[in-house]
Amino acid sequence: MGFQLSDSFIADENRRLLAWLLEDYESLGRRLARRGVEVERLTERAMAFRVAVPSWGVGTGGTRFARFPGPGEPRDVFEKLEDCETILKLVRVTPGISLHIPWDRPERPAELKAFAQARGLVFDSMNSNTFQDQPGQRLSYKFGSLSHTDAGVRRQAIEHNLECLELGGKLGARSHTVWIGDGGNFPGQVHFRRALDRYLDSLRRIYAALPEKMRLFIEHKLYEPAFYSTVLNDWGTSYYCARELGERALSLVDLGHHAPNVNIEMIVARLVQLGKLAGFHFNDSKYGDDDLDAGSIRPFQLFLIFNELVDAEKEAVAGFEPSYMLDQSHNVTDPIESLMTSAVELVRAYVQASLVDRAALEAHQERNDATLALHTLKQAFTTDVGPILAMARYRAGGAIDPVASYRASGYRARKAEERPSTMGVGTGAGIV
Ligand code: LRH
Ligand code: MN
Repeated sequence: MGFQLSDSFIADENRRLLAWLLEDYESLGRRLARRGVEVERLTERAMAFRVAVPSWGVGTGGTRFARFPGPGEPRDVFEKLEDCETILKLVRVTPGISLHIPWDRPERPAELKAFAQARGLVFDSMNSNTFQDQPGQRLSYKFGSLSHTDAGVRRQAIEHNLECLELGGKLGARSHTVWIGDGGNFPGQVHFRRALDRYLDSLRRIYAALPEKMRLFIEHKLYEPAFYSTVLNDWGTSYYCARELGERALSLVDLGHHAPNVNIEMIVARLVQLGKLAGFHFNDSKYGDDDLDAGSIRPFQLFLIFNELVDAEKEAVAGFEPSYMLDQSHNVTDPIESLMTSAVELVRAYVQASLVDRAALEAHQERNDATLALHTLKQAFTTDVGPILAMARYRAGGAIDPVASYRASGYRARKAEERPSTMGVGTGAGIV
């Protein structure tokens, strides 16, 4: 059993900051009360928020150029869960873990499930991988997987997804996410209509085997690894496939999978209205699928996305049950710090969106008062809800200042001792 943060350590850490937190919280409460907002209601919402952590995000990420592993890298799925437990202890909103197969394939699923449960962790979404060839794999995915022209390759990819479903069933996972990199690099390489037909036919066979408690998430992406055409390239194609498959098939929105300047909050509103929003892979980006920390580049966009989500929640839109997950690559930061900070930024956007005066907004919209409509959103977005976020963590037994407490714990240095590095410097192994 490796080194782990204790609740008493976190309590000691919080003692230093509590008086200031209470002061800030009380003054924020007074200011919100002037706006007819009950601060306690927002703190309860912050405590109830949940976002899943990607198992592949606790190791250092890389690019096609290089990967610079940090000290104490997790070497297997059990050490990844240890790091996920640390994140949960400090921010308290991340009990769910998304797994990626085969990267996280356990020899004994029951042992992995027990290991997770002992640490307050549950499995959220399973993720299949038919975008890499595994050692000993019979047929290559070089020219695609679920949409490949060769029925044998499609069958191999389908069987891999069926294996993920079976494992997900054993681990109690809530959903299965299918992202494929299938596409072409040159005009003429792929027949657009036939490729989509083959893809949908393969998905039908996967959907037919979906354990009853699970949902199937279809993840679209504009480009990469294919650089001319991608089979499952946008939300419209994803929606078409989800509708064709059935009610437990839904469309997942990865924030980094769109062309520059696309209005993602509007895509979210569309999928909500069509009853097909699966949920999200939250991250942020400046250019392409950069997989940067959520809220680090475009926090206003993140707020506008949560504005659509809270609006749908308030209206109890039919079938609205989005699954929130992070999907990031941490190339230059400590992954644990990035994942904690990203989880905090999601709760911030959710609480700010919960602050929007929706009655006033609707009145401004009905009267086409663009100025006051934007003001109503900006008033919420520019409200510093930091004391609410910290109070929610504190009341849930977490850290008032997660990154400061994590650093004070010396966790990374302890893991560097426990986990001697297996990697050479800058090897570029793996995609994340
Ligand atoms: C593809 C993607 C997908 C994954 C992978 C790790 O870009 O977003 O969700 O499976 O990243
Ligand atoms: Mn993703």
